[in-house]
Amino acid sequence: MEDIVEEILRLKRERNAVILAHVYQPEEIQEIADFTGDSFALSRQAAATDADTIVFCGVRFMAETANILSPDKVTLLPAADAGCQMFTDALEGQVRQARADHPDALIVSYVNTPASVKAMSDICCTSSNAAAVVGSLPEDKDVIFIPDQNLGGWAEEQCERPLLKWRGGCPIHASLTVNDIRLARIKYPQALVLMHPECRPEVRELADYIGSTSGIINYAAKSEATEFIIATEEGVLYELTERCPGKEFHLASRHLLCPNMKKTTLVKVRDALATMEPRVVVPPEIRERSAAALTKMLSIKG
Ligand code: CIZ
Ligand code: SF4
Repeated sequence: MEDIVEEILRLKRERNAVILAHVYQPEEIQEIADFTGDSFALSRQAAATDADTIVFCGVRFMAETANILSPDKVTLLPAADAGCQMFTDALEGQVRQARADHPDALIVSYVNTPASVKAMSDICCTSSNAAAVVGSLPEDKDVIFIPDQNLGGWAEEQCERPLLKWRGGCPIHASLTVNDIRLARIKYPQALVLMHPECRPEVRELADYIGSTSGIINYAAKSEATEFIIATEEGVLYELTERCPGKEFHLASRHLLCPNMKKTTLVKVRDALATMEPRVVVPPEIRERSAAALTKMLSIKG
Protein backbone atom coordinates (compact mmCIF):
# COMPACT_ATOMS: atom_id res chain seq x y z
CA MET A 1 0.00 0.00 0.00
CA GLU A 2 1.09 3.54 -0.81
CA ASP A 3 2.30 5.41 2.27
CA ILE A 4 1.48 9.05 2.84
CA VAL A 5 4.81 10.36 1.55
CA GLU A 6 4.45 8.33 -1.67
CA GLU A 7 0.90 9.60 -2.01
CA ILE A 8 2.06 13.22 -1.63
CA LEU A 9 4.80 12.74 -4.22
CA ARG A 10 2.36 11.13 -6.67
CA LEU A 11 -0.26 13.88 -6.21
CA LYS A 12 2.46 16.48 -6.54
CA ARG A 13 3.45 15.08 -9.95
CA GLU A 14 -0.20 14.83 -11.07
CA ARG A 15 -0.84 18.46 -10.08
CA ASN A 16 2.51 19.71 -11.39
CA ALA A 17 2.96 21.22 -7.93
CA VAL A 18 5.97 22.53 -6.08
CA ILE A 19 6.20 22.26 -2.28
CA LEU A 20 7.83 25.24 -0.56
CA ALA A 21 8.58 24.89 3.16
CA HIS A 22 9.83 27.49 5.60
CA VAL A 23 12.82 26.44 7.70
CA TYR A 24 10.64 26.64 10.85
CA GLN A 25 8.35 23.86 9.57
CA PRO A 26 8.30 20.41 11.21
CA GLU A 27 11.09 18.08 10.09
CA GLU A 28 8.83 15.69 8.15
CA ILE A 29 7.51 18.63 6.11
CA GLN A 30 10.98 19.97 5.29
CA GLU A 31 11.92 16.43 4.23
CA ILE A 32 9.25 16.28 1.49
CA ALA A 33 9.70 19.87 0.29
CA ASP A 34 11.19 20.77 -3.10
CA PHE A 35 12.64 23.94 -1.60
CA THR A 36 13.22 25.03 1.97
CA GLY A 37 14.32 28.48 2.98
CA ASP A 38 13.50 31.66 4.84
CA SER A 39 10.75 33.95 3.65
CA PHE A 40 13.08 35.86 1.30
CA ALA A 41 14.32 32.71 -0.46
CA LEU A 42 10.79 31.28 -0.65
CA SER A 43 9.43 34.53 -2.15
CA ARG A 44 12.05 34.23 -4.87
CA GLN A 45 11.12 30.60 -5.52
CA ALA A 46 7.41 31.51 -5.66
CA ALA A 47 8.11 34.27 -8.18
CA ALA A 48 10.28 32.03 -10.38
CA THR A 49 8.50 28.66 -10.36
CA ASP A 50 6.96 27.20 -13.51
CA ALA A 51 4.80 24.74 -11.55
CA ASP A 52 0.99 25.11 -11.82
CA THR A 53 0.40 24.82 -8.08
CA ILE A 54 2.36 26.12 -5.10
CA VAL A 55 1.89 24.23 -1.83
CA PHE A 56 3.04 26.68 0.79
CA CYS A 57 4.10 25.10 4.08
CA GLY A 58 4.43 28.10 6.34
CA VAL A 59 2.14 30.84 7.65
CA ARG A 60 -0.71 32.58 5.79
CA PHE A 61 1.12 35.81 5.06
CA MET A 62 3.96 34.02 3.30
CA ALA A 63 1.42 32.11 1.17
CA GLU A 64 -0.25 35.42 0.30
CA THR A 65 3.13 36.64 -0.90
CA ALA A 66 3.42 33.57 -3.15
CA ASN A 67 -0.03 34.29 -4.61
CA ILE A 68 0.79 37.99 -5.15
CA LEU A 69 4.00 37.15 -6.96
CA SER A 70 2.51 34.25 -8.99
CA PRO A 71 -1.20 35.10 -9.38
CA ASP A 72 -1.75 32.72 -12.30
CA LYS A 73 -0.83 29.69 -10.13
CA VAL A 74 -2.97 28.00 -7.50
CA THR A 75 -1.52 28.66 -4.02
CA LEU A 76 -2.46 26.08 -1.41
CA LEU A 77 -1.94 26.64 2.32
CA PRO A 78 -2.35 23.22 4.01
CA ALA A 79 -2.46 24.82 7.48
CA ALA A 80 -5.23 27.29 6.70
CA ASP A 81 -5.28 28.73 10.23
CA ALA A 82 -1.53 29.34 10.51
CA GLY A 83 -1.15 33.02 11.35
CA CYS A 84 1.64 35.04 12.93
CA GLN A 85 1.59 36.32 16.51
CA MET A 86 3.64 39.40 15.64
CA PHE A 87 0.51 41.54 15.22
CA THR A 88 -3.26 41.52 15.70
CA ASP A 89 -6.17 42.19 13.34
CA ALA A 90 -5.99 45.83 14.42
CA LEU A 91 -2.76 46.28 12.44
CA GLU A 92 -4.45 47.26 9.17
CA GLY A 93 -6.42 50.14 10.77
CA GLN A 94 -3.36 51.28 12.72
CA VAL A 95 -1.22 51.41 9.58
CA ARG A 96 -3.94 53.37 7.76
CA GLN A 97 -3.84 55.86 10.64
CA ALA A 98 -0.03 56.02 10.52
CA ARG A 99 -0.23 56.73 6.78
CA ALA A 100 -2.62 59.62 7.49
CA ASP A 101 -0.48 60.98 10.36
CA HIS A 102 2.80 60.81 8.39
CA PRO A 103 1.81 61.33 4.74
CA ASP A 104 5.40 61.90 3.59
CA ALA A 105 7.00 59.00 5.44
CA LEU A 106 7.95 55.76 3.69
CA ILE A 107 6.51 52.54 5.12
CA VAL A 108 8.63 49.37 5.27
CA SER A 109 6.59 46.32 6.20
CA TYR A 110 7.63 42.82 7.08
CA VAL A 111 6.75 40.02 4.72
CA ASN A 112 4.55 38.36 7.36
CA THR A 113 2.05 41.26 7.37
CA PRO A 114 -1.35 40.83 5.65
CA ALA A 115 -1.55 41.74 1.94
CA SER A 116 -3.75 44.75 2.83
CA VAL A 117 -0.85 46.17 4.89
CA LYS A 118 1.68 45.45 2.15
CA ALA A 119 -0.64 47.34 -0.22
CA MET A 120 -0.22 50.45 1.98
CA SER A 121 3.56 50.01 2.16
CA ASP A 122 6.29 51.48 -0.03
CA ILE A 123 8.49 48.41 0.22
CA CYS A 124 8.53 45.06 2.04
CA CYS A 125 11.41 43.41 3.82
CA THR A 126 12.33 40.11 5.44
CA SER A 127 14.83 39.33 8.17
CA SER A 128 17.36 38.64 5.39
CA ASN A 129 17.28 42.08 3.85
CA ALA A 130 15.78 44.52 6.41
CA ALA A 131 18.98 46.57 6.69
CA ALA A 132 19.57 46.57 2.91
CA VAL A 133 15.97 47.70 2.32
CA VAL A 134 16.23 50.55 4.87
CA GLY A 135 19.64 51.49 3.43
CA SER A 136 18.12 51.76 -0.07
CA LEU A 137 15.61 54.48 0.92
CA PRO A 138 16.19 58.21 0.29
CA GLU A 139 17.87 59.80 3.31
CA ASP A 140 15.61 62.84 3.50
CA LYS A 141 12.52 60.73 4.23
CA ASP A 142 11.16 59.49 7.56
CA VAL A 143 10.79 55.70 7.58
CA ILE A 144 8.10 53.78 9.47
CA PHE A 145 9.15 50.18 10.14
CA ILE A 146 6.30 47.66 10.65
CA PRO A 147 5.71 45.60 12.81
CA ASP A 148 8.79 44.15 14.58
CA GLN A 149 10.56 46.71 16.75
CA ASN A 150 13.54 44.40 17.36
CA LEU A 151 14.17 43.77 13.66
CA GLY A 152 13.64 47.52 13.13
CA GLY A 153 16.17 48.29 15.88
CA TRP A 154 18.71 45.99 14.26
CA ALA A 155 18.20 47.63 10.85
CA GLU A 156 18.57 51.02 12.58
CA GLU A 157 21.94 49.95 14.08
CA GLN A 158 23.18 48.55 10.76
CA CYS A 159 22.19 51.64 8.78
CA GLU A 160 22.88 54.20 11.53
CA ARG A 161 19.54 55.76 10.69
CA PRO A 162 16.67 56.39 13.14
CA LEU A 163 13.37 54.73 12.24
CA LEU A 164 9.81 55.24 13.46
CA LYS A 165 9.45 51.73 14.85
CA TRP A 166 6.17 49.92 15.36
CA ARG A 167 5.80 48.40 18.82
CA GLY A 168 5.18 44.82 17.67
CA GLY A 169 7.46 41.85 17.94
CA CYS A 170 7.73 38.12 17.45
CA PRO A 171 6.78 36.60 20.83
CA ILE A 172 8.88 33.53 20.09
CA HIS A 173 12.15 35.38 19.50
CA ALA A 174 11.31 38.07 22.08
CA SER A 175 10.90 35.35 24.74
CA LEU A 176 14.65 34.78 24.77
CA THR A 177 16.35 36.39 27.80
CA VAL A 178 19.85 37.48 28.76
CA ASN A 179 19.75 34.73 31.38
CA ASP A 180 18.98 32.05 28.75
CA ILE A 181 22.13 33.01 26.84
CA ARG A 182 24.28 33.23 29.98
CA LEU A 183 23.13 29.76 31.09
CA ALA A 184 23.68 28.29 27.61
CA ARG A 185 27.21 29.72 27.55
CA ILE A 186 27.95 28.16 30.95
CA LYS A 187 26.66 24.80 29.72
CA TYR A 188 28.43 24.96 26.34
CA PRO A 189 31.47 27.20 26.86
CA GLN A 190 33.05 26.36 23.47
CA ALA A 191 29.94 27.17 21.45
CA LEU A 192 29.33 30.29 19.32
CA VAL A 193 25.94 32.00 19.76
CA LEU A 194 24.14 32.52 16.42
CA MET A 195 21.08 34.73 16.81
CA HIS A 196 18.10 36.05 14.85
CA PRO A 197 17.61 39.86 14.78
CA GLU A 198 14.03 39.51 16.09
CA CYS A 199 15.57 38.90 19.55
CA ARG A 200 15.55 41.80 22.01
CA PRO A 201 18.45 44.33 21.86
CA GLU A 202 19.95 43.46 25.26
CA VAL A 203 19.98 39.78 24.24
CA ARG A 204 21.43 40.55 20.78
CA GLU A 205 24.41 42.16 22.52
CA LEU A 206 25.43 38.68 23.72
CA ALA A 207 25.54 37.09 20.25
CA ASP A 208 28.63 36.15 18.26
CA TYR A 209 26.71 36.41 15.00
CA ILE A 210 23.34 38.00 14.17
CA GLY A 211 21.52 37.16 10.95
CA SER A 212 18.43 35.74 9.28
CA THR A 213 17.82 32.01 9.34
CA SER A 214 19.68 31.66 6.01
CA GLY A 215 22.49 33.75 7.44
CA ILE A 216 22.69 31.54 10.54
CA ILE A 217 22.72 28.33 8.47
CA ASN A 218 25.40 29.64 6.06
CA TYR A 219 27.50 30.96 8.95
CA ALA A 220 27.45 27.60 10.74
CA ALA A 221 28.26 25.73 7.51
CA LYS A 222 31.29 27.91 6.72
CA SER A 223 32.59 28.41 10.28
CA GLU A 224 35.61 26.53 11.55
CA ALA A 225 33.84 26.25 14.90
CA THR A 226 32.08 22.95 15.56
CA GLU A 227 29.61 23.82 18.32
CA PHE A 228 26.84 26.43 18.27
CA ILE A 229 24.03 27.79 20.45
CA ILE A 230 21.12 28.56 18.13
CA ALA A 231 18.90 31.52 19.02
CA THR A 232 16.02 31.23 16.58
CA GLU A 233 13.05 28.90 16.05
CA GLU A 234 13.93 25.22 16.53
CA GLY A 235 12.92 24.19 12.96
CA VAL A 236 16.31 25.40 11.67
CA LEU A 237 18.00 22.52 13.49
CA TYR A 238 16.83 20.23 10.67
CA GLU A 239 18.76 22.05 7.95
CA LEU A 240 21.69 22.82 10.25
CA THR A 241 22.24 19.14 10.97
CA GLU A 242 21.73 18.21 7.28
CA ARG A 243 24.20 20.82 6.06
CA CYS A 244 26.77 20.48 8.85
CA PRO A 245 27.43 16.81 9.64
CA GLY A 246 29.69 16.41 12.65
CA LYS A 247 28.85 19.84 14.12
CA GLU A 248 26.83 20.23 17.31
CA PHE A 249 23.84 22.51 17.79
CA HIS A 250 22.06 23.46 21.02
CA LEU A 251 18.84 25.44 21.09
CA ALA A 252 19.26 28.57 23.26
CA SER A 253 15.92 28.01 25.01
CA ARG A 254 13.18 25.39 24.88
CA HIS A 255 10.63 28.19 24.26
CA LEU A 256 11.90 28.84 20.74
CA LEU A 257 9.00 27.08 19.08
CA CYS A 258 6.38 28.81 16.93
CA PRO A 259 3.00 27.02 17.28
CA ASN A 260 1.73 28.44 13.98
CA MET A 261 4.69 27.08 12.06
CA LYS A 262 3.97 23.62 13.49
CA LYS A 263 0.38 23.48 12.23
CA THR A 264 1.35 21.86 8.92
CA THR A 265 1.11 18.05 8.88
CA LEU A 266 1.70 15.44 6.18
CA VAL A 267 -2.04 14.66 6.23
CA LYS A 268 -2.89 18.32 5.59
CA VAL A 269 -0.38 18.48 2.71
CA ARG A 270 -1.82 15.30 1.19
CA ASP A 271 -5.42 16.55 1.57
CA ALA A 272 -4.56 19.94 0.08
CA LEU A 273 -3.07 18.28 -3.01
CA ALA A 274 -6.00 15.84 -3.28
CA THR A 275 -8.76 18.49 -2.97
CA MET A 276 -6.84 21.58 -4.22
CA GLU A 277 -8.04 23.38 -1.07
CA PRO A 278 -7.54 25.46 1.06
CA ARG A 279 -6.45 28.11 -1.44
CA VAL A 280 -5.05 31.54 -0.74
CA VAL A 281 -6.31 34.17 -3.15
CA VAL A 282 -5.43 37.84 -2.74
CA PRO A 283 -8.09 40.12 -4.31
CA PRO A 284 -6.82 41.83 -7.51
CA GLU A 285 -6.87 45.46 -6.27
CA ILE A 286 -4.84 44.58 -3.15
CA ARG A 287 -2.63 42.27 -5.16
CA GLU A 288 -1.55 44.96 -7.57
CA ARG A 289 -0.54 47.43 -4.87
CA SER A 290 1.17 44.85 -2.67
CA ALA A 291 3.02 43.39 -5.69
CA ALA A 292 4.75 46.74 -6.18
CA ALA A 293 6.11 46.70 -2.59
CA LEU A 294 7.20 43.06 -2.92
CA THR A 295 8.84 43.46 -6.31
CA LYS A 296 10.84 46.41 -4.96
CA MET A 297 11.98 44.21 -2.08
CA LEU A 298 13.06 41.39 -4.40
CA SER A 299 15.23 43.81 -6.37
CA ILE A 300 17.33 44.43 -3.25
CA LYS A 301 19.91 41.83 -2.39
CA GLY A 302 19.68 40.43 1.13
O1 CIZ B 1 10.09 34.65 12.15
C1 CIZ B 1 9.82 34.38 10.97
O2 CIZ B 1 8.71 33.99 10.64
C2 CIZ B 1 10.88 34.52 10.00
C3 CIZ B 1 12.22 34.69 10.50
C4 CIZ B 1 10.64 34.54 8.72
C5 CIZ B 1 11.68 34.71 7.72
O3 CIZ B 1 12.09 33.73 7.14
O4 CIZ B 1 12.14 35.84 7.50
FE1 SF4 C 1 5.37 35.02 13.36
FE2 SF4 C 1 7.41 34.73 15.04
FE3 SF4 C 1 6.04 32.59 14.28
FE4 SF4 C 1 7.64 33.86 12.57
S1 SF4 C 1 8.28 32.74 14.40
S2 SF4 C 1 5.56 33.14 12.17
S3 SF4 C 1 7.39 36.01 13.19
S4 SF4 C 1 5.26 34.33 15.50
